[in-house]
Amino acid sequence: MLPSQVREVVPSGWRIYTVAATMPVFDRNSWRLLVDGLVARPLELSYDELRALPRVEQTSDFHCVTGWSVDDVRWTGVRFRDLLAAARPHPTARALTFVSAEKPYVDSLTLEQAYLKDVLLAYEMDGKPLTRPHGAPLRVVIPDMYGYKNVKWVERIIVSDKAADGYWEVRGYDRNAWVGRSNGRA
Ligand SMILES: Nc1nc2c(c(=O)[nH]1)N[C@H]1C(S)=C(S)[C@@H](COP(=O)(O)O)O[C@H]1N2
Ligand SMILES: [Mo]
Repeated sequence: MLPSQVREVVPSGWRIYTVAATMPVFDRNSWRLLVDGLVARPLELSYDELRALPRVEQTSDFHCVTGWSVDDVRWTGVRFRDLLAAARPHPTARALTFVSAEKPYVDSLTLEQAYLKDVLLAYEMDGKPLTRPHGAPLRVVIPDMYGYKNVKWVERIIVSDKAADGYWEVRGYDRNAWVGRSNGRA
């Protein structure tokens, strides 16, 4: 928390975070989203097929565990229920692992978390397609958890029986990264 006088002079806004030397390049024609693992029917969706799924819009705040936030971000994308309907997860499915095209970034959510009402896979931010630094063409949005759960450049979703530790979690951060209720820096 910053005193309000300080807040006014500290510029707000996004910090662009990466773990690899270069950001993935999105090619609309060759890009595919793979959905596999514990599903009856694995999916390989083109960008256009993804965009044809039921579209939702929401405005939510974004919080990085290091202390910066961006208020009122407008996201457009698809809910996990709508994405997974065609793949038909097995009854034993409990979690989703998000694999980024930016290696080796990964993270996971339980299905219960992924089905929370304000969680989505976003392809637009503030009314425009996601830019490359923000994870084009697809990122996870879970406003009630810290930014590190919001995987950018998602290219594969693995349905599994349990959540696994992600990139920051093997480095000591909480897997359940609830804003205000998790450990932040280990
Ligand atoms: N692939 C990938 N996704 C990522 C990260 C990253 O380094 N690589 N950083 C995470 C963290 S810690 C935050 S706070 C947000 C930052 O989002 P931004 O880079 O769009 O500002 O992305 C999250 N998703
Ligand atoms: Mo972050």
